[in-house]
Amino acid sequence: MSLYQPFLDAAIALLQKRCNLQSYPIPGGFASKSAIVGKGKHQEEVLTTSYAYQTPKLRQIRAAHVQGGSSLQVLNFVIFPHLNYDLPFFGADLVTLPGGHLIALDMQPLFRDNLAYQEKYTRPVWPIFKQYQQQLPWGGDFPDEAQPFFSPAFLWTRPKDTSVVKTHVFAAFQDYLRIYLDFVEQAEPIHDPHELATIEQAQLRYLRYRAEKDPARGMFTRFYGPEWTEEYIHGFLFDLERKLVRQ
Ligand code: DBV
Repeated sequence: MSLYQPFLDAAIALLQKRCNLQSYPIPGGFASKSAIVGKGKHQEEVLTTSYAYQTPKLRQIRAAHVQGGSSLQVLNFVIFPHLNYDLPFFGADLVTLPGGHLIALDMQPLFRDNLAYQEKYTRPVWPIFKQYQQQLPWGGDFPDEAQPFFSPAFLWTRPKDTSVVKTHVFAAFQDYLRIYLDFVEQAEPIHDPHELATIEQAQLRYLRYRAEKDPARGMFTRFYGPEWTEEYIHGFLFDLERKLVRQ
């Protein structure tokens, strides 16, 4: 079983328990994609499976799960709220490559430097963040241009041992998701047109950054080709712009 399957199972179970979870359409050709990569004895199947849901407050809850043997495992899991809530994004990038594990976990803010926003959406996570930071220290080397998209409670770590992923990272992932779902429960719809406009701008800024800088683009292009990859990124992983056009 893949390293991140239990994360996906736990997330879906928690969402089902706490939300009115509905399915969200996955465009044709993206629910499951596989390729054989490598040569000779090193041949390996790389399978990417996609999952998507929605709730009355959450526009898209989606996961991409890449399984390519013990040295290639990825779970990228993001929740995009509807545009009439000031909720942060839930963002998890759980990556295992031949070089090791790379873990990014956060409630990604719409408004990074707004203190009232931090008070509302970072303060409740802070004690949990501090607790995990002892086992999951800062992972170093982080792109400056990505900073605006992360909260002060961003868990960014590169565990040496797989056992740390299975224990501390797994626990942190579930705790962050539980707190996120508390935020969702408490969230009230926004009606003020000015605030709605700033939320839409912030969502688009985040989305464009993620689609443009997707660190998985190179990997997906090698496995499945450029056409599949661009369509997967813009038509599924980060689909807000297309959905806005269609409204
Ligand atoms: N990352 C994604 C999606 C992925 C994915 C949709 C479906 O956003 C996987 C797959 N992340 C993925 C892979 C790598 C990373 C790395 C395969 C390794 C790339 C490689 O080394 O070849 C956080 N993810 C990373 C890195 C960061 C993040 C900072 C290191 C990138 C680097 O060193 O350049 N996740 C990433 C990020 C945001 C986020 C920047 C939000 C703004 O949520």
